[in-house]
Amino acid sequence: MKIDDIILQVKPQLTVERFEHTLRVRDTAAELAERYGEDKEKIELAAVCHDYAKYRPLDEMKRWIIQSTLPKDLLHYHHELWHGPVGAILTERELGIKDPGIQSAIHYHTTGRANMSKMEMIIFLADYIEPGRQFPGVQEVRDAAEEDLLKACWLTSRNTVRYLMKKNTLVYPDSFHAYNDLTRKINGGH
Ligand code: DGI
Ligand code: FE
Ligand code: FE
Repeated sequence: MKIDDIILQVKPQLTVERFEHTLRVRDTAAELAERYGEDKEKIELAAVCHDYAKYRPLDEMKRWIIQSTLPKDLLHYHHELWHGPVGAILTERELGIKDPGIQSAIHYHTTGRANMSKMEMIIFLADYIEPGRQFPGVQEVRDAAEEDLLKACWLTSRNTVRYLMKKNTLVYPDSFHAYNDLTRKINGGH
């Protein structure tokens, strides 16, 4: 299916604000794809679909987690973490997105994970730095994204883990795995 058709199907799933965020993530991800040599069409598809499941009712998302092969430990963490993994399933079923690289970029966009592919990193990063975001420290990440994909992903992951720990919230293991893996890769950290 063409990306314009996909966009038409994604739009009614989201609020106006979330849809605009989605288009900014697409544009940011497309720039990163160009800069770092990734397939732009696939990146744009992943970006357009990344928050597809964001507004599904919680009981529906819970059902998908229970019925699918998704990790059950998701149920013991904040429901905000469900829309990525469930989105990967629903975009395959409802939009016919079968590319495993795109699916995993959708799946892991919130937490990251160890050994992220370039596509996963670009979606993870673009979601964090799109021009509508105003997190503290985001400008430093935008600057890093101009020349160093790993460093920018590391900053994203570190900032997110820091932010969650400051709030005393649970941190999903993949968020820690992303942070540890990226720390090792950028400075051989111990
Ligand atoms: O869907 P978006 O709002 O565009 O962005 P997102 O999918 O990156 O993240 C949604 C929220 O999830 C964001 O407030 C940060 C939070 N988050 C990221 N990693 C974790 C997390 N929340 C918890 N509880 N644990 C995590 O590991
Ligand atoms: Fe999201
Ligand atoms: Fe998002």
